[in-house]
Amino acid sequence: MAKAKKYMSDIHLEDYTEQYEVRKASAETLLFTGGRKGESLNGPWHFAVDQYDTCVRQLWYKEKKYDENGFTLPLDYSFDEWPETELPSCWNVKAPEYLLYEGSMVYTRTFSYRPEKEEEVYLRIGAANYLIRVFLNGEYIGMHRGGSTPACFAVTEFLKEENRIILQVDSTRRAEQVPTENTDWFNYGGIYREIELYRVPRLHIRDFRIALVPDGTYGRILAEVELSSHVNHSVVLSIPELEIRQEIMVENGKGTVIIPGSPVLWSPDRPKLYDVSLSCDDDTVTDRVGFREIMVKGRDILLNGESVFLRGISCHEESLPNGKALTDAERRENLLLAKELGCNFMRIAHYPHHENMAKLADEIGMLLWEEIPVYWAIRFGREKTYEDAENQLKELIRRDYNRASVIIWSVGNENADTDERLSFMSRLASVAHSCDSTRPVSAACLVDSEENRIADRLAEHLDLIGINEYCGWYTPDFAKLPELMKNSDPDKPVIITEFGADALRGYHGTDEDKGTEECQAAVYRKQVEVLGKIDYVRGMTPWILYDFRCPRRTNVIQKYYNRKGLLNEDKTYRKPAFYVLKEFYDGLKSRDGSGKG
Ligand code: GCB
Repeated sequence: MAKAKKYMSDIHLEDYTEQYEVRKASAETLLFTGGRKGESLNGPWHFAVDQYDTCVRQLWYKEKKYDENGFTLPLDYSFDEWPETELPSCWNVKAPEYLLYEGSMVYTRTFSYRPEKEEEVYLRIGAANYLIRVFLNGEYIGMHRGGSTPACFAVTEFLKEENRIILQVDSTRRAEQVPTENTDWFNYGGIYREIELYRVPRLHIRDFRIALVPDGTYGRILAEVELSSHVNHSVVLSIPELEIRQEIMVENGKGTVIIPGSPVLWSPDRPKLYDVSLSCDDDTVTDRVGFREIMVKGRDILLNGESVFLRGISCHEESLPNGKALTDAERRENLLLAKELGCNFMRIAHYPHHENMAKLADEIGMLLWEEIPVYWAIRFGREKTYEDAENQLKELIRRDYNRASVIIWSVGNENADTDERLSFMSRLASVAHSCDSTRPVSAACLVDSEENRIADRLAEHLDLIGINEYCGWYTPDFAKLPELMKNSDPDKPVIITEFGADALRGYHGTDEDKGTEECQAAVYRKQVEVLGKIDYVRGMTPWILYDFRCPRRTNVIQKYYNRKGLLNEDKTYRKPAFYVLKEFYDGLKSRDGSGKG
């Protein structure tokens, strides 16, 4: 076939995405930003719906206005005349016509930059769902996959005094992504977390981790540092309140130190935080850090050496007005609702939530389960899908390692127990263990429904077992729950990561009438009655704090919402099941040894 002539070649090039499969932002390119002052690029951006991906097919970023002979070319965009929208945001909640749009959206704006001395500049995007491509001043800068973790791009050499930035974000659901096409939540599109520039000295701190050594002594602090280049250098760690000022020798860009230090231990009841800083010449990062020890021993979970029952609730990252772009006030509200419910623990499902959630949980005193979206039927046999999942896991751990509130990394949810899945998820579990030796690793597993017992082969690779069971709902025969508990004999603690029932606010009937407030409350009563007596059940996170948007749910009471919330979708109404769970948790709190922390 004759080669397509150069002009209009873009409309004949179907593998147009290939050219962007380079310069990928990943866990390795993340910059530690604690205490750094970012320059915000949030605010009004011009935007266009780009349903056919024309921006990246036609290379709009090159802004080619003239042909080789100097004649003016027709253009299919007009960046500065496009309408404006505020970023960060989810476009779905910005106008009714965008509610169900999934695909590509292009955002652009201009900004000024004045260099200050010798510096490196990074562009950090808190999260964009699912794929983002970055263009600056006519150049392709890089891309990132994964809809809920941050991406950092080195932009120093591309910056000018006046800059044009173009961000193309693509929310298309694809079978090979993580998550895959089918989920039980709404697929919000957009750049929905902060967009910032960070200036740092040439030699700077890339990563900084600090934690209590989990050896039962509560007297040793582990600090790890990674610099931007493979140099030998000394850096200084300081924790003034503990009178710690310690030099760390960095060799070939990396340094580790274990130092004596006996901090007041962090717990939900006493969320003590310390100001911590690390300096490398004129680069300094800071953090507010709690020190605590989380451990699994036999079938028990120990927080600072004491047995703790995880009185939890699951929660999505969603708000009616803002989609996934929650405000800090909304995050705080969710944490306080969980407190009101008697919780010391939240499962923030099914993907990494905003980093401020864990920061607020550190302050307020709430333990967290954090998860990556290895959800349902991932393409477990595809290596590139694995790489994507692994990168999301590493990005999450890197981002939230210093958060005392985060006590468990979850590598996924409700995946069928096949050989391919076992190999995929056990690899993830071992990566989580090797990235972080201070926290247990788990996953929300399914019950073996034929034998009605806990028998997921992945459990062997986990420190504690999450179990989703819907006795009284998807498994209508409630007698299956006591039977499941009796049939199982796990050698590690179990958290019931899900149970629940739909209830529409104001819809009433008998305990047997599905969808009523009475039925939901009855399921909760029966569940806590059984689970409260099982010694190896060391926590629970029923499904879910409040109703959430869900395209799969179309019946007359659901109306495109999952109604398993203990509150309705605008969080103004507590359903009766809220009080059933609260009574159970309040009772546990007062029981010695089971509710501490
Ligand atoms: C589950 C899933 C969760 C769903 C829930 C439900 O097991 O993990 O994402 O929303 O059940 O309501 O069916």
